[in-house]
Amino acid sequence: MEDVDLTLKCIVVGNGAVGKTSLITRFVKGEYTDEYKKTIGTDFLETEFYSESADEEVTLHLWDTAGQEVFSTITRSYYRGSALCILAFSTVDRASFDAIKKWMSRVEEECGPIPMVIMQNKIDLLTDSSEVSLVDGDALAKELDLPIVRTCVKDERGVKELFDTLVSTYFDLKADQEALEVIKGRAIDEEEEDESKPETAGKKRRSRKEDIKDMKKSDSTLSRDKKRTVKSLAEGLDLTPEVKEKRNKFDDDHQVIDWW
Ligand SMILES: Nc1nc2c(ncn2[C@@H]2O[C@H](COP(=O)(O)OP(=O)(O)OP(=O)(O)O)[C@@H](O)[C@H]2O)c(=O)[nH]1
Ligand SMILES: [Mg+2]
Repeated sequence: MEDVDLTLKCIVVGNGAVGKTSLITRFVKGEYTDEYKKTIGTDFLETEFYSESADEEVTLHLWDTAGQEVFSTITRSYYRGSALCILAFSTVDRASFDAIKKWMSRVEEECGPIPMVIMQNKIDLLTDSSEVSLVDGDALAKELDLPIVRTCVKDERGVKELFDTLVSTYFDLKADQEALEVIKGRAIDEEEEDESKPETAGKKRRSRKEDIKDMKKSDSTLSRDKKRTVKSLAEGLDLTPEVKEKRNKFDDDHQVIDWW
């Protein structure tokens, strides 16, 4: 575990009454109420969190936003600077499920492809005839290439797993970004070296290939968030055919987190 005080801003978005405020209150204060009081505007709570998967401790600034459409212009301006995002919908509200893509685009317009997790809340109300099934949730996760975590904020199930998934995705992504920077830097060095000392180019090329091989090895552990961001980071880089092929393979899987 790195001994640094890292603060991450996390935005929680989704339609009204899906459980965004309940999630943050439950997670930070350990409190829950059945009463619904819609959020007006935006608010934030701070908490420290240790991610077991990442073996990292971070400070989270959790930004609670209003789901009601009437507040959307105000809340959007608070997205900026977010490092993480939770896209929340309710198992008993089809419209909230259908709106996830819209929420995702809004956040991406302001923040770019930051790590995101889909939260399927109110899983305690899941029945055979629920408005949203588990299969629907899985299909959406696959389509958007994001992890999905089922939660019951009411009794806290899945809540820790949700944040653990999000934070560990962040650190995985960071490691990949650093790896890409190394490769990019070496590629530039190589070009310069090629021009000045052509006799050393072969040696440099071998070392770059080794880097790519290492990246290939870590493919199986890449999560979708990471893959999307790695893809966007790689734009503009003159990638070798091996790396291009690797990037295409990113589309083949997605991550589903279940706690039962
Ligand atoms: N059964 C059940 N009810 C839940 C759960 N989580 C939240 N609720 C209830 O759902 C209602 C809405 O919760 P909120 O957290 O206020 O919803 P919100 O997403 O913040 O809504 P807006 O502020 O309008 O955007 C409240 O009555 C909560 O008690 C859950 O896991 N199960
Ligand atoms: Mg709220």
